[in-house]
Amino acid sequence: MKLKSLLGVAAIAVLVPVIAAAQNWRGWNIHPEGYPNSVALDQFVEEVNATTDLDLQVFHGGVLGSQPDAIEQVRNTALDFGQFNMGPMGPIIPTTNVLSLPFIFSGVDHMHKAMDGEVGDIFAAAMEAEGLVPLAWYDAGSRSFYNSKRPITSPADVEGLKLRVMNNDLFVDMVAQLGGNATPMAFGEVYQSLKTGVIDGAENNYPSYESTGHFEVAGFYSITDHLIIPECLCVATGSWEKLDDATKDAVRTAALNSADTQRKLWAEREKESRAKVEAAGSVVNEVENKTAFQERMAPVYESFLAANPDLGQVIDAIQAAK
Ligand code: BDP
Repeated sequence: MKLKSLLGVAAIAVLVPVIAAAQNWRGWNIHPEGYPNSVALDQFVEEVNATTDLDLQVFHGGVLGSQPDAIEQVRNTALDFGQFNMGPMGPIIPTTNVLSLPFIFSGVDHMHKAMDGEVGDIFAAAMEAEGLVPLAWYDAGSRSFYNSKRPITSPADVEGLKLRVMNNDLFVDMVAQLGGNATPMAFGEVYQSLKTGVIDGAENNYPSYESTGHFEVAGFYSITDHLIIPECLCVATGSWEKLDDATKDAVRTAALNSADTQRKLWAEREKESRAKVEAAGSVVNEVENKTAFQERMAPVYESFLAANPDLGQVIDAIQAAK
């Protein structure tokens, strides 16, 4: 055989497994098995595997890396899909930072109404251009502060507290305006850092405060509801574009079905988690005067708008979607 045809055989031998492997999708999830998001992802995987030629597998518990790393991996198709919070998305896709502005939504219903309508399309377009196709929006409730020192009833109680935040400068600014010191840190490192006193507290919803065991080492949970950040089930744009239209439809349907399941399970889990942490001794307090916290956020908005004047219209679109 001539060298040229030998090379041809070798090329086919290399190409065949590559083509076959393109049908196998690997997905990232930070939450443990049984968490509402994980159950919903399992359903998504099962439905896609049953209705298309794709073969999906999802890895729970953050075993494939931290969230900021995983976002990058999906963007460059090292992974094919992921279930992401929009908080750590902001440093990569600036438009999505609007969702991380404190008190941007008046409540979870406002968030869903906006994200399920035209506002959601604004974020979807920005994300798609940056390598991520959001197929459905999941619920992550609202986030509140918790710490090992004291109940927070006014911004003065935040003063001097070392608080972990997700990886985004907006959250550092948010905590600074309350007089605290924020440390961006990977989710998986928070428990140990609380335990050893590297940080005094963090902020999250009830289900994550509970599932991570943070309630064991930071027993004061104060309901500030300062962030309502949606989450997405995202597919890598590069993987998505390889699909034919019928497969795209089936994958999108499965994603929307999984979001229905997630939102139902989420509502139940919020109540269960609150009951569980309170039974374990956590002290939960309602913050009567949330306006005091909200007013402190004016400089966060001012500097955000000064740096991103174009995004004022996205903020307006969110306000209009109430
Ligand atoms: C949880 C989100 C998860 C984030 C985590 C965090 O569901 O995506 O990684 O918070 O605080 O509520 O890092």
